[in-house]
Amino acid sequence: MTTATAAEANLMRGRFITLEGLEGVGKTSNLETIVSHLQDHGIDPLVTREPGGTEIGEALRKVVLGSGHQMSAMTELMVIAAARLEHVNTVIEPALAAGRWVVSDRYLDASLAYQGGGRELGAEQVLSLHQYIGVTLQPDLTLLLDMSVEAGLERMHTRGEPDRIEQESLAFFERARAAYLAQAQAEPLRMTVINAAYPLIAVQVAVKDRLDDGLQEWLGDRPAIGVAPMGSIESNVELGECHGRST
Ligand code: Z5A
Repeated sequence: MTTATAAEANLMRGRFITLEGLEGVGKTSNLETIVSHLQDHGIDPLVTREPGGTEIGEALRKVVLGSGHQMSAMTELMVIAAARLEHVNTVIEPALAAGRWVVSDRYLDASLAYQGGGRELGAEQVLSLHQYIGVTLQPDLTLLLDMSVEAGLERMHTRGEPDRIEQESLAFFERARAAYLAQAQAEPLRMTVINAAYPLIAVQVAVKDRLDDGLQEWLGDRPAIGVAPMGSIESNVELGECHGRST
């Protein structure tokens, strides 16, 4: 019996795609585009989100986003990191190892932006905490939807009561945006910045173009490996509402 080599195992793994950006950039709208574009290519991704994606992660999300209580920046980071640890170990890694593609609405880059930048903890502390708890998984592709903070917040005005983080100052979001962009500059192969100020249809075309580059690179002429049978679409997230279900 032959054992799969590391290279073969890597080929069989699913791909991990993340979507990032500040408030109002249109993550929810573009998540739908990513999922339907992958489905058009016969790939049935597991869709999930952070903070959340597991039962405990969804409970911790309520702690982080619930207004009416205070917590230090480091506490906030540790709660989010704990949710992420559970998410990676019980949902994302097992799915990828089984050949399933995973699309996550936010991941580690959000901590670099909001806690590292916004809360001014710095990238070093965010990364070393994740290193310490063993969260080292990197996405294969991250799409960063970017636009001015003011314009993004303007789009959110029609929304209901802001959560604890949404109540932060303009300066907080400016720091978060700068941290996102610095991360994209440091990792141009993994992260692609998409101008989210254009009309939705144009943003969706840019998202699909970047996905096509990835699909070409990862699949070439091969069919996707580990594709779940058509008609068995499973999701951790009801595109905006997570069921906290693990695979
Ligand atoms: N957080 C953190 O601090 N640290 C972490 O590590 C992680 C998260 C993982 C929850 O995130 C919070 O958690 C978030 C960061 C923190 N807090 N804040 N503030 P979330 O992702 O669940 O929540 P959200 O940031 O509010 O995202 P969202 O619900 O996906 O909103 P959105 O990205 O703005 O997407 P949208 O609903 O698709 O778009 C908003 C509106 O704009 C909507 O009316 C659209 O129709 C409209 N729209 C979208 N695109 C366009 C274009 N192109 N033109 C015109 N109008 C548009």
